Amino acid sequence: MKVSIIGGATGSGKTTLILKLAKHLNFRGEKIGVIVQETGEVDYDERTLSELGIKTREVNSVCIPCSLDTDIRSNLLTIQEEFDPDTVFIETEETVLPHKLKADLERMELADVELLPSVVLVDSLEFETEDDQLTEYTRKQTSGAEIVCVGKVWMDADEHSNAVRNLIEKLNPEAKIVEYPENDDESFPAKLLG
Ligand SMILES: Nc1nc2c(ncn2[C@@H]2O[C@H](COP(=O)(O)OP(=O)(O)OP(=O)(O)O)[C@@H](O)[C@H]2O)c(=O)[nH]1
Ligand SMILES: [Mg+2]
Repeated sequence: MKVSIIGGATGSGKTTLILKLAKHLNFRGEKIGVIVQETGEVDYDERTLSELGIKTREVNSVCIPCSLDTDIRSNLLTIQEEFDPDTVFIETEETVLPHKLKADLERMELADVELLPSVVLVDSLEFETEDDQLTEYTRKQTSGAEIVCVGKVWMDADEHSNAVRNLIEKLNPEAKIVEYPENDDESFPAKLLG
């Protein structure tokens, strides 16, 4: 079972991205699971999910890192046992560091689990262009991500989106930076999922 952890700020487009990737994998015959950390309403429409064969399990405790990790672990195990998906997406709450969650899950050495590169989704329109304007968790998330996926670039002014990209490169020279395309692009999912 492959596990893809996708984080980023509230409203950055995580659910939209996960549904897009899920549709792509489902079309290729994969069974998909989604675990979402939500404090409020779960944003996945039941009908879309059931059409894709997706099962969600809400995770409530978002503030305490250790209980959060335990919840994710038990949710992963349950989803694996009950549903046995090929790929599970974890949509993390905005203050969570996806690379840290991945490292925690790696340490748990879960059987038959392959952790995919951690993704942080950035909304180009909303992202700051100066380091000192970033919130602490945005800075840490972006600096630690294996992949930074930049969305809504086509809606942004070139000058701003270039400054955003420069700041991401400065914060995390190691990261793979992937632009989220406006229209469906067959080569896009592989850039995040391998
Ligand atoms: N046009 C366009 N709108 C997008 C895209 N991605 C996200 N949006 C819009 O941005 C808003 C937030 O998207 P979500 O996918 O719910 O974002 P999220 O990060 O899951 O939000 P939370 O779960 O509330 O943190 C929605 O109104 C989406 O329709 C995109 O690629 N194109
Ligand atoms: Mg969401």
